Amino acid sequence: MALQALVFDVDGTLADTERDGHRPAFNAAFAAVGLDWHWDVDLYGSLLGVTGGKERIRHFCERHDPAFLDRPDADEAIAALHAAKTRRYVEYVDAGRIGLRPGVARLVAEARAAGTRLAIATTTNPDNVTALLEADLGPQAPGWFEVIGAGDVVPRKKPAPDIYRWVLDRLGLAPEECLAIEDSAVGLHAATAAGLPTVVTRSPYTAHDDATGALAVLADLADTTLADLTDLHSRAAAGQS
Ligand code: XBP
Ligand code: MG
Repeated sequence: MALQALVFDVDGTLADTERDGHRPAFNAAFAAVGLDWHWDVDLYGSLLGVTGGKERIRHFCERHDPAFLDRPDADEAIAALHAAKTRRYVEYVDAGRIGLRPGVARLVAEARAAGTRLAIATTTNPDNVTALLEADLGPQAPGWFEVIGAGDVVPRKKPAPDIYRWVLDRLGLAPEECLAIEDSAVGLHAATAAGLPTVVTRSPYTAHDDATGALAVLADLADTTLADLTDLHSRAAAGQS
């Protein structure tokens, strides 16, 4: 089946957002309500296996502050922390603190010029995706992505395949007609479990992730053209990769 759509992950793939974007936004939200939690670079790396900010906060509490979860309003407190974190993160993005990874803008432009459809499948909050696309690609950019699957639209986040299935359903495409671009083992698992051939572009936090099952593992997209991706996709479809 010919390649019809590129489906991009966001964090770690479109942009290197975690260490200097999400992490300080979480920490600022914690500090603003007087919590003494601080996620340093290493601790944050160990928390990234749990996708979704609310889920990550809960996971942290289970290990480091279980009493917080005994509060009768624990769910609401986590949701409020996450909302505050999202506001901070969007401020950072709007201020131009988070640029796209090499090759991403060019690849998006190539896909648009070629009529290859574009979509997003991410666990992050939709506000974060819109802010990133607008800040780094321009105010029209969210409209270039026909489907944006983000955050809580599915109950089970990556590594579950649900967000990719949600996106495929709305694109009206078979998984074999798409190519996923992911940076992490968790994302690779989600995409391949939904049947999408997947290219991995490693990011700092995912440099040592297991990439078994990826069509290709790249340092970044700087030297990768749409023609390269189309070639990888067609070789995989022909069972030659
Ligand atoms: C990465 C994630 C997200 C972000 C934080 O998503 O796991 O949870 O770390 O964003 P992906 P939120 O690689 O799928 O783009 O706090 O908005 O969840
Ligand atoms: Mg990612």
